[in-house]
Amino acid sequence: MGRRGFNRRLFAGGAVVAAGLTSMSASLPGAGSSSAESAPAAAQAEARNETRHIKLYAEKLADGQMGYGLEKGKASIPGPLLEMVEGDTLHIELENTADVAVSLHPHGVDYEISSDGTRHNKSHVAPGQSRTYTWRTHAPGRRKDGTWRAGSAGYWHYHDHVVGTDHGTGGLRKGLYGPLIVRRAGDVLPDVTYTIVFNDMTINNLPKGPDLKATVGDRIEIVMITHGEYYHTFHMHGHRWADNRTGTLAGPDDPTPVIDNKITGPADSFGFQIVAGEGVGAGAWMYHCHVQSHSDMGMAGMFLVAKPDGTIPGHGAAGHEGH
Ligand SMILES: [Cu+2]
Repeated sequence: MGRRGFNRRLFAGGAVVAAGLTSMSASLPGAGSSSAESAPAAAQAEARNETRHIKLYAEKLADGQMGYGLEKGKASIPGPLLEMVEGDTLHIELENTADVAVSLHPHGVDYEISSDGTRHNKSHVAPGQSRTYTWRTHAPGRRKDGTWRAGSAGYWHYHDHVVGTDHGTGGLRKGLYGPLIVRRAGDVLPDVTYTIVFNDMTINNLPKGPDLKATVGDRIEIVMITHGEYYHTFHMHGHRWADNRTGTLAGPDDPTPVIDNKITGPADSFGFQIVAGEGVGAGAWMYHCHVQSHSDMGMAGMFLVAKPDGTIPGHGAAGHEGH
């Protein structure tokens, strides 16, 4: 499904950002090319050691919440998916269109203190102003002293660190957060990436979880982030992943536990890829926090896996816009 999947991913790009369900990348790693001539191998990220500049906006939304967006007036919760490949550098010019100071603070990547996004070192942005933050990444390797240095690859996130309090408590609560994926050369690329954020008792600041849509066989990537005051457990019905960096086993002898439920606390993040409906078929598969009172209060959504003809067994004919 490599080719097909990759093209579909490109196509999915712009469309879904506004919905706030899916964040699409500011860039797509490992563009097209090569390897899979005969066999439909999965597309992989390629090292590129690229330096890119993007513009990000921090904005107030109509309902009083706040969000980040790649275009003025298009902010979303969560913010846009930012993707890098180990070795890349990203310069992000953050323009603040809101009426309070905001900032951009990343997890996982390399940045100097001037890109910390905290008030303590004046790396925040006053209303109407802009500031450029620089994030760098590196591949794993051996230090001169012989010890091993981890690479930057991971399912990370970024968020405001100054709205409300010096810890960005108000900004996080209002929606100033988003996903950041750093891939390693050779990582398999998904068809579509969905971001799920347990933020206090909401999912993506919504009263109930958004529908995640797929067709059987799609390679779906989930970035799961938690913010706020509570611990949660993320559970998906009918699908499992490996509890490691990519969510994928390296081979038959990989001892990584395979799970379908994971505890997650404030500012934790993880991610994985699943093949929609693999071995179980189409259906309206739930995903939810497994703390019972939390799911009862709305921390649940649907992973809607359709057959190729678009139908979802037991979920109506079209299966679209189901709630
Ligand atoms: Cu919960």
